[in-house]
Amino acid sequence: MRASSSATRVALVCLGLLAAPARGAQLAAGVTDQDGNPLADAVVVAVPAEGGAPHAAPSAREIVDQIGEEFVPRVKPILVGTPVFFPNKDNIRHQVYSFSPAKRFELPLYAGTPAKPVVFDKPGVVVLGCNIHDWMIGYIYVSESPYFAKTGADGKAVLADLPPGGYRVRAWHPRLQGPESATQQTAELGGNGRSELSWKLVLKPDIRVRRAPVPGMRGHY
Ligand SMILES: [Cu+2]
Repeated sequence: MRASSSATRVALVCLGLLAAPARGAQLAAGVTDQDGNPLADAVVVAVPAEGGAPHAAPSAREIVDQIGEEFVPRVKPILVGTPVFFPNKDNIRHQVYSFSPAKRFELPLYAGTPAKPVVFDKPGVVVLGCNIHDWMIGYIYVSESPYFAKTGADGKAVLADLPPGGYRVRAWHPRLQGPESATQQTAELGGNGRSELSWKLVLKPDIRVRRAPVPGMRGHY
C-alpha cells in the first residue's frame, strides 16, 4: 500500500514536470545554516556570466505591508527599478525609513497607503525600519538580475525560465556572516534542464529588538 501510494506520487510529479512549459532552465537552490538546518528568507540570485545582467522590465509594483507592527514579508527581493508600496494595515501610524546607501528614504508618519511608491533604483540591500517601533526591521533585496528567488521554510527556492548559459549564483540572508560575494558559485545551465546548487551559510547570532523596547537597545534581524 505504501509502495503504491509512493509510486502514484512519483507519477504525479512526472506529470507535473511534463505539463510545465519548456521555456528555459531551472535552478533549484537549497540553503541551510551552518548546522544544516533549512534556512528561510535567503535570497538566491543568478547573474549571467557573460554580458552582465540582461535588461528586464521591473514589475509594475510590489508591496511590503505593515501588519501587527511588523514588515510583511520581512525579506522582499525585487528587480532594480521596481516601485514598492508600503501599505499600513495597522490602526496605528508608522514612519518607515531606510539609511541604506542603496536607498535612503523616509515616508512621513502615515496611516493607510502612501500615495507614491518608493522606487528602488540601485542594486543592494535596503534595511527598513520604523521610527515609531524600533523592533520593526525588514529587508528589500534589490537585485541587478531578473533571476532571483527567496527560500521558503524548507530552505528551498527555484529560479525558473533561465536562458541557457553560464551563471554566477550567490546567496544572501539578513544574518549572513561575511561578504555576499564569498557565497558565489558557478553553474552551466542547458536548455530545459534542471540544475541544483546548495549553500551552507554561516550566520550571525539572531539578535532582535524586543517588542517592548528598552531605551538604548537596538539590534538587527
Ligand atoms: Cu511602526
